Amino acid sequence: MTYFESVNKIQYEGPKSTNPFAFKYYNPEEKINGQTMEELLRFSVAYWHTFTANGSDPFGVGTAIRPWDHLKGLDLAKARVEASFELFEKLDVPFFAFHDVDISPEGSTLKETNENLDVIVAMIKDYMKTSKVKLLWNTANMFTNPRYTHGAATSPNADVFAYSAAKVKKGLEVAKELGAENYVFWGGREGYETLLNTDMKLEMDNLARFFHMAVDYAKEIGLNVPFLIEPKPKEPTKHQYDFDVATGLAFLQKYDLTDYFKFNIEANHATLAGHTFEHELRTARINGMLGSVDANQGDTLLGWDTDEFPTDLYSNTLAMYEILKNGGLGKGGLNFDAKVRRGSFDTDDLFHAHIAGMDAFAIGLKVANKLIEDKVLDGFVEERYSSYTKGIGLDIVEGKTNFRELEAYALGLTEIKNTSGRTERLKALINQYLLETL
Ligand code: XLS
Ligand code: CA
Ligand code: CA
Repeated sequence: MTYFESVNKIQYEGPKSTNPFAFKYYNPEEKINGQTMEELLRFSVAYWHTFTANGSDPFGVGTAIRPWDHLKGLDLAKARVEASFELFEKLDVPFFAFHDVDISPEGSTLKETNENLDVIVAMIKDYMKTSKVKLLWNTANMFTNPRYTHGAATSPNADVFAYSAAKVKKGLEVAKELGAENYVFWGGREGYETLLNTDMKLEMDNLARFFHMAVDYAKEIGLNVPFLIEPKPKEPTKHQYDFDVATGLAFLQKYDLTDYFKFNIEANHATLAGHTFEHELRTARINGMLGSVDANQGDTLLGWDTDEFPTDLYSNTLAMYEILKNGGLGKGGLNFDAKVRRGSFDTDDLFHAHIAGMDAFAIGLKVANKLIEDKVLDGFVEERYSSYTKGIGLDIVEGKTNFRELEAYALGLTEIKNTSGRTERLKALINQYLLETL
């Protein structure tokens, strides 16, 4: 059975191509610094947005027209698996990611839910045998079902904590079974609505207890993959505990979890936290904590999580800059946690959207690589901080001085001369590279 009959395997045709079903810039085999684009970008399809979402929003029902719409229950889940592998292959993406409830229906009991999951996981495993597609990460959805209304591991109700533990236990087993590269924790409702009814300390301590139990269980079953925290400041709760990378890092440090966790950074969550995408990537990178990326974009005019496909070349370039500076993504990838707009309801739009995102990130990669090669920013930054490479500056960074000596030095200064930060010049250079690299 074919689900996307009108679409053939997407090929690289180059920037001159007018074929909407072709890559213009993403050429999986093209090498950049000895690595192929496919290896560097590690694209992943998000199962939830592509196969389970239907375009509904708080004001209206779904609009998407999908060839599996007429099915229900496990039949629907199976059709989605078939469709997903067809799409992965046609798009030539090396990875995918899912929540447990995206791939299989919840039963009336936990046991039944797990049994459903086993059926679909076995089917996915079979498909993976003959496909190059690997699982970038899986996760447990602990935010949709009403039982999580007050949180999962941070719920005031210990039964919910226990239920959530059972879900993650199963999730880790699934990760092991399917050879996942990472396991993700997004704190869906791990936060609070109002402090008036919240024991914040207990909730955060419990969250840490939960993570330690997850680490212990992964060790027990021999699942040796990075755990990724995905920061988000708000939505659905008013305040989420893993607000941004800096907050998440302080949490991991306080609770002695930094050896096991890194971050999965989503562009739109950065925007919601009042940061740029590159700020979050930089914060993770300089702390050795950049694990993976949810490649999407938000809308600065809207205060919520719009999960758009990442077509902003400027942002993608600065993101790829951080990723290249990080030495790549390691076991992480660029997961399109992005949904087609409600008005883009055709099945073909799923391809247009992914092609748009893949091409836009390929451009970002090329431009960022050239910026690094030519030391455009590095050269400038090096020069800007050069006072720390000699004299008093060197003494400061080498810890060889103190307030008394610095005071004596300052008293002897006749003039302090600053140099321009050249912001506008640097922005003009980025524009020039964006226009001229390809
Ligand atoms: C929601 C999050 C979610 C995570 C996985 O805003 O982006 O989809 O990526 O649970
Ligand atoms: Ca995400
Ligand atoms: Ca999101």
